[in-house]
Amino acid sequence: MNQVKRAWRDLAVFGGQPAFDEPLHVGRPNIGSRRQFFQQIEDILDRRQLSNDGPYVQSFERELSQLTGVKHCVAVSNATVGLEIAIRALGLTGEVIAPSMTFVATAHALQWLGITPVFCDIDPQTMNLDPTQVEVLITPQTSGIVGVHLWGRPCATEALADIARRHNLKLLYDAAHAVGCSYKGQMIGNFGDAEVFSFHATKVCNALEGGIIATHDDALAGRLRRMRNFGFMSTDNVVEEGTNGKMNEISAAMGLTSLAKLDSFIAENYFNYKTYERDLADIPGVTLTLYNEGEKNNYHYIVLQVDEKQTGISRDQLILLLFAENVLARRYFYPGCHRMEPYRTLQPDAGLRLPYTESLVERTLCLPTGTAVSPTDIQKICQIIRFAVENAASIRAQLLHNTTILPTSIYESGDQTNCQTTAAHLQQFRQPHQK
Ligand code: T4K
Repeated sequence: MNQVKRAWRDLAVFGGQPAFDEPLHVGRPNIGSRRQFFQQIEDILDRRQLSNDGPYVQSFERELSQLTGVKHCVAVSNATVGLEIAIRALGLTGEVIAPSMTFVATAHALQWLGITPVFCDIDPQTMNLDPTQVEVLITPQTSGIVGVHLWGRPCATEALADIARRHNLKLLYDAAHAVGCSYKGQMIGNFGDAEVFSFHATKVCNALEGGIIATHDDALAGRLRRMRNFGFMSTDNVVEEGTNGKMNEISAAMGLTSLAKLDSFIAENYFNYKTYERDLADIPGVTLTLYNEGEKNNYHYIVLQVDEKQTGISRDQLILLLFAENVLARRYFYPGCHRMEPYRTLQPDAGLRLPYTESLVERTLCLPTGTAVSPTDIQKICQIIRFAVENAASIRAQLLHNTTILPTSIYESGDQTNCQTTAAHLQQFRQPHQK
């Protein structure tokens, strides 16, 4: 094992040896059976059917229907395009209520179609849309609600369905994180008018890139299928607007390969989650976001909240230390969509109604998990966090006053494996985000 941290000088950010020789990522892909994948590729090449609703895509859709119990699972090229197609197929216009505490794709899918995402605050417990706030934001222009099952933890589906019904709104879920998750025993995919899963490389189950739109609505499913294929009803017969949102056969083959191992990926995630839970348990001010173990979860996100008042060290300072140790923790979803462009310019006051979102994006960080991360790695990560909190005062003093420390170009260089540092970057972590 690399050096155990005994004094602040041992931390890599101050020149000590990094805890890990290689970077540990949040979002390292889970890889299923190479043999299965390569065999399928051979078959795809032999058949010469590479795209356009081929047999692997159809098989992927069938398996998703089996997993979720949803009648129609429509494969698309990625979840962002899936959201766009679903938004269009549902006829959303004007304003749509959505959280800001999400990956920017949720907001962009609306904005891209000329719809205003009206950012709504979250319930601090669930980190998902707060239904009472949703209701407050409804105007005559509101046509729908997009809920996000953040980290795979379900939205308040009953309350949102009730609001949607009473106000005649469409209800769509961004279920990008929620493959393999359930709510009250029912698999995610079954809620609202439609739900959109992501099979991006970084997700628990990947199709390289990919998405699935799940719905029980026959007419909607037909529309989704046409819209992902330029609006074609049949050869030479375009019956409505459409785009190219098709999944290709290689992606579907990867999706099938991943699905075959989904249970074991989730089992490893669960073991990792329990290791984090155990090893972080008594660190004051560091709270692991828990999953309801009475439901199905994929345990794919290890989400911490750092309460600086208790830890003595901020979330960003902790991330800085972790990066230097080669633990590439992420600030998902900082700074919140409403503080990203174009929303920051278009809706400069949105933050005023998002107190819980604003607080959460400053405290939250995600740690590495998945099949590329071992329980031993996790023990080391937790030791670093514990050491940082136990020695917060001296570490903080060194970070704030030692201008010779040049921390990593974490988010700017694009090369996250490069722990060389820049003063500008330290500055970023010293100053709160501009409001
Ligand atoms: N809605 C929600 C709530 C979402 O979270 C997302 C996507 C979407 C919608 C849209 O779904 P898709 O259209 O993508 O299907 C990543 C993913 O790109 C994105 O899919 C995901 N959410 C988001 C949470 O995370 P970035 O910008 O953080 O990605 P990046 O490139 O920094 O990758 C994360 C880490 O994963 C890196 O440290 C390296 C590692 N990685 C990544 C890839 C792609 C690998 O080791 N291998 C790889 O192939 O957005």
